[in-house]
Amino acid sequence: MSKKDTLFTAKDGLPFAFDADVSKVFEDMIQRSVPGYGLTLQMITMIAGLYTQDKSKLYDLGCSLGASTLALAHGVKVEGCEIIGVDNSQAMLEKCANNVSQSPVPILLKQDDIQNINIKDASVVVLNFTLQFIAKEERLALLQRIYAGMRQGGVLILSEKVSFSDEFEQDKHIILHESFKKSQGYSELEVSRKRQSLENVLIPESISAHHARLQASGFEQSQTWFQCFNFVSILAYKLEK
Ligand code: GEK
Repeated sequence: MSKKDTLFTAKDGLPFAFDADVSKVFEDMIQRSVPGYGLTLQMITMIAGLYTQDKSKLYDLGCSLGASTLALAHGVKVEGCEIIGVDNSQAMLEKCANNVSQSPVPILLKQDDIQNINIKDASVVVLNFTLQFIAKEERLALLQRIYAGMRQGGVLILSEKVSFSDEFEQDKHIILHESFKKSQGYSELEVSRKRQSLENVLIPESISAHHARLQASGFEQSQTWFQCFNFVSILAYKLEK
């Protein structure tokens, strides 16, 4: 387990960046900030078990410290696969290399922008809370490249923080999420500093905007399989023709 996240007790941290300080506390930070994060990891393992095809590639885009990468690795039941984990933060990727060193499936780590990555022969692709950090106008092109690089019968697992067009629903989900963070030991001040620090860095969109973009990217079907407050996970399918 990583060190306890106390980053926002001491400073404003504007704007948020995946730097060395964050990498040291990231595991604790994401578990105490994202309701249902542990469940997304468990289900990534299960979904990888269902959809990984023989001798295919699996991609974990925005792999951070490798939790979602290892979740994929533990689900693979077929032969000849390779997992490619990508992150543009050097600090995160250095720790990730150590964390995934005992993986049952070969893992190749790349330090790069996920928008530069060539996706090829993929049966399972994971964006576990990463698309939210990509500029809105660049999200369609990324998803189109993912779809183009996937095998028929493959799936994309897309987990995101989301927003709601209905003001009442939006306000109530924010209250529930912030109450969750306080129940996890964050103070009012830490919650408000983190909110400010993520402004214009983490850009949430509505659930319907995500489904519409997935469809525009080529995915024939998509379904929301998980929601806890303003956090969701979606499965998008590239169907057999
Ligand atoms: C998990 N999936 O534990 N290119 C590459 N990496 C990026 C980019 C980019 N353009 N933008 C952000 N990142 C992980 C959690 S965290 C989610 C993913 C969170 C990376 C960034 O460096 C960070 O490691 C990750 O995406 C997002 O399941 O912090 O809420």
